[in-house]
Amino acid sequence: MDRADQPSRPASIAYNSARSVLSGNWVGASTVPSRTLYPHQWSWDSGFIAIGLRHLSAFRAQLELETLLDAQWSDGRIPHIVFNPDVPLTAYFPSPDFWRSSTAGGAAGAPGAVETSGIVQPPIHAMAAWLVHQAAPAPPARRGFLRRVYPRLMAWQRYLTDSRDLGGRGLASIVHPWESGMDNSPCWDSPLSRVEPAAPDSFHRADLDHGCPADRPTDLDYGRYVRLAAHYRDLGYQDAAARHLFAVEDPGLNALLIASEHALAEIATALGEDSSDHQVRAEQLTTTLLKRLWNPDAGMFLCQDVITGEPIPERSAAGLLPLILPGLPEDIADTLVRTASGEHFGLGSTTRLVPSYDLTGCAFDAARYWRGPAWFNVNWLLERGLRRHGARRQADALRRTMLRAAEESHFAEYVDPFTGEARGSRDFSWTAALTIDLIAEVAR
Ligand code: 9WN
Repeated sequence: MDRADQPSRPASIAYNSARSVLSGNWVGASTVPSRTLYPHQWSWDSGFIAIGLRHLSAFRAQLELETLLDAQWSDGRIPHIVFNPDVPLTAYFPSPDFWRSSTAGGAAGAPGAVETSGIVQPPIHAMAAWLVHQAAPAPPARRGFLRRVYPRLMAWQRYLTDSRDLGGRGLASIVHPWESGMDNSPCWDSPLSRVEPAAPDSFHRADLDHGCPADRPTDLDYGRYVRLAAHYRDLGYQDAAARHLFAVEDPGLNALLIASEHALAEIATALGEDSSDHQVRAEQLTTTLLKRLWNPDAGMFLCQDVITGEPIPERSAAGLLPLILPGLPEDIADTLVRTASGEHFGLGSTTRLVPSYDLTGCAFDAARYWRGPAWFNVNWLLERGLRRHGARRQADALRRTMLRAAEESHFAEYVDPFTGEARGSRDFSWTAALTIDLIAEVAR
């Protein structure tokens, strides 16, 4: 680590333990989410990891993002996994020989030098790049980072706004549950039910070699994930040509798209360039998000199934994430804060951290992947959203419970929202990174 570019570091046991987790998961030019379960580089993980790393080393934070961007496809997409060629194929499924990006993705612009997946994850990256830049103390540590990443981040955002506007409604669609980052959310149950699962004997689930089956997606869901990914691959990962079996407008992904468009405006200004296009796009996207996905009866944003043209009547934490947006009307922000604190998510009353899914929903399960447990990245975003919209008391309380749960759970991948009990893998990178960020931000 480059000591010269380190900002001052608050000393605490949690901070130092979190830093050790990130050092242990660092593989030379990027960080694995988990040494056991996820031994490659993941897209939105790296965004959250860079946000924490910026407090340890500007250089490492920049490298984390730039390593990911080196795997960007020429159509602008940032793949959700960048594979480490030194890791055995059996360590994670779907492996590079399943995705075959450099051959099957050739026409869509996949790189030849590195193997990647062909789907994407939520666009936290421009927001992360802006935060990383702001933390670099002086021009030598900034190393021309913004100038290098700006065109790539812009191409990424345009991929989503243009190639992924599958509904023609001005919002980006996901074509696979994994693209939401909230893989097993009950929001996907209805659109997934139309997908014929891949035969169980056609793949081996490496995740069950490390994870507890009760915490992970079922075999049936996994078969459907595999079918969807193979279908997209066999269409050359080309969105214009593809007949998607699954297409959903997700408020979480679109909220991060808008937040990153705001960040691009900041980046353009810092580079002395015109930021008006980014500002206009951010405003237009916010208006469209409100028009298309806001549901006044639910008091939150809902997903939209683009294939049936119907909203998906499930409340997931993704529908609260637009709270991070600066341009949100205050009555909408107030409603979101009330919904987060009410019976469906229990913030400040029945739950310690905001659950990934509706506490009263039929599919709620406090242990299983994205069907109830609380994730630290989601809660970190909500903490910022609460703070942005003046709910300081709730934001402070959430920050305290997050820090406690992160430390007590040994930086778990996710936790039981009521008890904070650890679930999934331990020593999880974004949990450690966001712990560092929360501590460092208080110390400023
Ligand atoms: C599939 C790496 C990723 C996260 C996702 C999380 C999980 C992968 C999996 O792990 O997804 O991409 O195998 O379950 O759902 O949000 O980015 O940490």
